[in-house]
Amino acid sequence: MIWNDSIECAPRADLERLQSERLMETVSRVYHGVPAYRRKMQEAGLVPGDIRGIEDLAKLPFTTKGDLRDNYPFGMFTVPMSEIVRVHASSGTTGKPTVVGYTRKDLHTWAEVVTRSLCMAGVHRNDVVQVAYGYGLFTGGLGLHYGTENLGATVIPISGGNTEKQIMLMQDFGTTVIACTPSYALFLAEVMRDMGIAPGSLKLKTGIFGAEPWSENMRREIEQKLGLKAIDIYGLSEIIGPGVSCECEEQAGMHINEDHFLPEIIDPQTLEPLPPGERGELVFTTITKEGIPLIRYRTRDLTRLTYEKCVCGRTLARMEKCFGRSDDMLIIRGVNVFPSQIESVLLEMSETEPHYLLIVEREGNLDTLRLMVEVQEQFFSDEIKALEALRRKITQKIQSTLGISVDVKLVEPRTIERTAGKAKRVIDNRKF
Ligand code: DLL
Repeated sequence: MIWNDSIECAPRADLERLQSERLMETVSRVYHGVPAYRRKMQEAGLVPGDIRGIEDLAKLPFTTKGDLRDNYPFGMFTVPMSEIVRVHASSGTTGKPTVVGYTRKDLHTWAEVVTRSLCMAGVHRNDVVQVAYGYGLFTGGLGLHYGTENLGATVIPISGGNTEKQIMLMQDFGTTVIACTPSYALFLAEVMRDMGIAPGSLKLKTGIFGAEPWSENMRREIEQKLGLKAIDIYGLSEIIGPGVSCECEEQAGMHINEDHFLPEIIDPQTLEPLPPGERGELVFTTITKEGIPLIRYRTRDLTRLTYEKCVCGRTLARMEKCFGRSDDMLIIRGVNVFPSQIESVLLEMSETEPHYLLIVEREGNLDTLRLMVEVQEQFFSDEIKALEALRRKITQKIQSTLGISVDVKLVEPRTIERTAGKAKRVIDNRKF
């Protein structure tokens, strides 16, 4: 089902007209409402009238997480606090969180885009959706929650964690859709196996997975272990939360809700816009948000766009699965590596589990990368020779696919910490 086909399947020219109108309104609103934006536009020699449509987007200055931090907590809001009905925040790795505020209309928009996403994923009113994303300042739980209610499906607001109870409720309540991070989905599968529950005995048919990068190999692994269709959902709190984009059942890129969020791809070095099809950093401009509209917000997520109509009938642009963030990229002796590339290699091997941790150190002037990876129970042998052979095999496979040398350390099954939220894959011990 298509939730809002007049938008999702609109002819591109109509959609672009709407985007242009909304962009102009937004630019005028932030110029007059937020001193930080006015200053930036003045520095670029711009007044709102210079932006006459989406073709002028690239004239506008970028916004970064740093701008949000400098104006912590509410300095980028364009409406008085009396209009703000909710705040969310995302915890950065350092310092203060990034805070966002929603007006009543923003919450309405958010529920709409999440409902569209669920419909893209093939979720219906008669589904039972278990929301195992965290509820709280993180946008995952409440975002999926209101979208599910708006669709008219049944929501189980269990939040993250409490894994055995999650599984019990899946059995007892007949959960058909599970929404959580892909790494937590794998953990659910593991605990299910321990409890002696075959996924086939449950009613699960769809997973709504996002909030962290995950490879195609990881998708296959989850689909097979949980017996469901794994759908990728993307979003970030700065823009709205989950529902910025989502895959349809074709699983061929995530449809961006472009009547609300205008995407661009830029070269992260030169900051120049790149043509459709080229990979680079994803940038979003919100064009309907009231609480905290953002102009050309640099997400740091790396992907590419296609504007080709999808087999499902939607004309909304699609973004490819994000393979990482520019700030997650490790440069190991000059070679660029993303954790997702290592994950992909590990998942191609039958002896390892998809649970791993990367540790980066600096020894002298050289960066070294250590990979801790769990070995599957049946391969974890007491025989040192066998383990050493496996260790060498993994090292060689990574060397030949990614061109880097890694110090592989095999660990026993279940020794790497599991989390209910976003998995932590990298520990960087280098001092910069
Ligand atoms: O993670 C919102 C969300 C919740 C999305 C639930 C999907 C499902 P933040 O905590 O602000 O918001 O983190 C946003 O997470 O910039 C990406 O780097 C990453 N991310 C989110 N979805 C995906 C995805 C939520 N599907 C940051 N694939 C983003 C890869 C993702 N990375």
